[in-house]
Amino acid sequence: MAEKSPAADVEASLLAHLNSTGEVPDSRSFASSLGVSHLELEGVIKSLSAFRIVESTDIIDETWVLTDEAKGYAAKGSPEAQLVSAIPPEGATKGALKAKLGDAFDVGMKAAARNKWIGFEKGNKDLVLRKVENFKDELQEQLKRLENGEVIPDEVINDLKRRKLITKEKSIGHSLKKGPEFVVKRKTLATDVTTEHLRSGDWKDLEFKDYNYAAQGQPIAKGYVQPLMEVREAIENIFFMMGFREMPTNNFVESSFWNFDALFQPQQHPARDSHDTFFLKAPMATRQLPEDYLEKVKQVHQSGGYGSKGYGYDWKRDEAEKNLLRTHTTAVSTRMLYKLAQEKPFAPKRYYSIDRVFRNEAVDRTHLAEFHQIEGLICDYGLTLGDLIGVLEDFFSSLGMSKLRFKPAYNPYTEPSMEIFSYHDGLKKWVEVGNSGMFRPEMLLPMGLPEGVNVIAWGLSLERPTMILYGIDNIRDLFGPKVDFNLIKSSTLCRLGL
Ligand code: FB9
Repeated sequence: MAEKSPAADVEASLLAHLNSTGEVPDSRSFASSLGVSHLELEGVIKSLSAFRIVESTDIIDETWVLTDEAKGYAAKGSPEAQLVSAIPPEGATKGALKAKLGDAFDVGMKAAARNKWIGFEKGNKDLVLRKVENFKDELQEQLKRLENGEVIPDEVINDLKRRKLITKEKSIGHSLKKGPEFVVKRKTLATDVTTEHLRSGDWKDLEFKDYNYAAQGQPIAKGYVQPLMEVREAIENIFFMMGFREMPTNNFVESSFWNFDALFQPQQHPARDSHDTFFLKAPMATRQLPEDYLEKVKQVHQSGGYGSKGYGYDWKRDEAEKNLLRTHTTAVSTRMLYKLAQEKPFAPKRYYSIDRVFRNEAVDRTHLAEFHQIEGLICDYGLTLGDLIGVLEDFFSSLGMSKLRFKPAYNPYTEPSMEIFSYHDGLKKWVEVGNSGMFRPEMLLPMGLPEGVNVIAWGLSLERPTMILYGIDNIRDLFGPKVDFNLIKSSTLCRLGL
């Protein structure tokens, strides 16, 4: 017969007690009567309650408990008592008493002086004299009474609280009575038919535990899709549904030419200095720029053309050759539009890109030095701003953002340009959800795109929608070395439009 576990003994004693008395007023005193820890008894109570064998009601008491310092005083006497006991009839110097009492000295001196248990000789403040033969150590007495759970007058409690000698402690007990399924001895329900049962044949009169079909299986350790990748996939599906194809973005390193110059962004534009852009030391410059196209870009910057007066500054080739970490995937759009312009006859295209871009910006709750830019563009004859607004309505409504507002904005490479705002029902406010515009002729015509072909484009980040859809407050919890994996494992994508 298997050795009875201590828990079984506790269970047996508890059920027997309930059977005879019908109730256990307070599990704490019952535990001490059994000589077991209350924690152990609580384990048994929890299991018996689960099977409704006993009914348990919590009793919450707040009791004052002594701090360690107070426990010391209860044991060795109050600091003032220790001090006076340490003073010989001829008195003692403060130094000697401090050496003897340590931290209790200061408290002791004040209290002993307050109780007029000590005094000083005229003109010799250092020699402490004992003023009382015997004295009653009230404090020690009160602390001991508290330790024995006796009730203490409030003013004493307040004084002990003031001297930070007691703290409030919550203790939870349980009053118990028989439950609807009460039994004196709980049948241990078999959970499995073992060879032992079969060999001994005692399986015939065994009672089996019900199968808990609702039991959660072991959590299977599986991979989790990074929220950014989940939202990326959802946004890619929107682009596919709208007939867009992905642009190749597999080059984080770009030349200033494709990242800025080809976008008609002047070489002295503030975004082009190292405060905003990560320039490469090695390879510092590119050698692969298309000569004839480069000449056209130089011209349009320096003296315009195509109806534009240009910027009229001295355009520098080596500035355009500087390598950098791309600051936007619009650099990829530029390459694709140039390539498209070389394909005759011209065919309209819808392109999108979602990939990392790098900006030398101050890191804060919503900004890192790199983020994922989402960009869409449509290149076709006669496209208008209305077409852009229409496409934005489609795109953002698929993202669950139906109410859009557009605010005129400025980008060096688009005219007109618009910031896009959406009213976010959850946040109850207008959120800036992106930027957009029509690429300038000074950008498109030098590429060789036919007259009348316009390009409407827009951009947003992947991080912002992901943070809002996942309720992530700090971008560092979403991306980078400090990603909170539990957040990824536990949070489900609150499906708005996605
Ligand atoms: O993503 C942004 N906001 C956003 C987007 C979606 C969203 O979804 C929620 C579920 C509801 C919530 C918010 N923004 C763009 C707006 C702001 O966050 C902005 O402060 C930060 N912007 C980034 C750049 O920061 C320096 C977001 C990033 C951005 C901005 C502009 C473009 C791309 C990304 C662009 C462009 C463009 C313009 C014209 C032609 C081609 C490209």
